[in-house]
Amino acid sequence: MGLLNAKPSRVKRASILMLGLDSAGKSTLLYKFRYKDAFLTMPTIGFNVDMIEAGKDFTLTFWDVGGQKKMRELWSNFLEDTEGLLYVVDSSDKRRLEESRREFELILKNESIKNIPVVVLANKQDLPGALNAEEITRRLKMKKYCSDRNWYVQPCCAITGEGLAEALQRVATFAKQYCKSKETFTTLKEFNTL
Ligand code: G3D
Ligand code: MG
Repeated sequence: MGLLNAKPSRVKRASILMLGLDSAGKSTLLYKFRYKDAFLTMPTIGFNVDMIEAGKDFTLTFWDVGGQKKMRELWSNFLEDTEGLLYVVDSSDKRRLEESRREFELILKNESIKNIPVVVLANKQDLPGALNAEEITRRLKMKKYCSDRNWYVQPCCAITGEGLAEALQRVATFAKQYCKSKETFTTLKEFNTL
């Protein structure tokens, strides 16, 4: 009888990719995750990285990649080794929501992020006419594109910080689950090839 001693090592960190159109609020959010005050952002040329503690034994590394058209061509280079996608939309910008949906669909088609969990931040809820989480869910066709993975749409405001603690918690929970299932899968695969 075979014996499997495959206690998965404790998950320590996960890589979270932040994407979304330029001006959706990614950099403001990343800063607000760490600090209390809002800050003056500049259009992101390249990318920002920050590590945020999400609980005692879990760290999330956020990659905030610029959302301008030129940068979007490079998004696919950041998809490898990602354990979660944080997709940010400006809920008040109805004009660009369809453009954002198209980019979202393109990313999700990528093989290297098959099954990775997705949290959508329906940002700028403080602005008049901002679409709520249900409407963003519908417009982004979440149920269609994300049927094969964990997903959640969190309404938030990067300026006041509303909804951000919930968003972080959700990202951490999903990423932990994803890392564990990946480890179990790898262990089983190794075991089966013995
Ligand atoms: P990006 O990194 O996705 O490109 P930024 O976006 O973080 O640079 O934000 C773009 C603009 O949106 C910034 O304003 C920022 O202050 C604003 N913003 C971000 N989040 C919110 C929000 O929740 N509510 C409101 N009202 N504004 C927000 P400026 O004026 O500097 O362009
Ligand atoms: Mg930015």
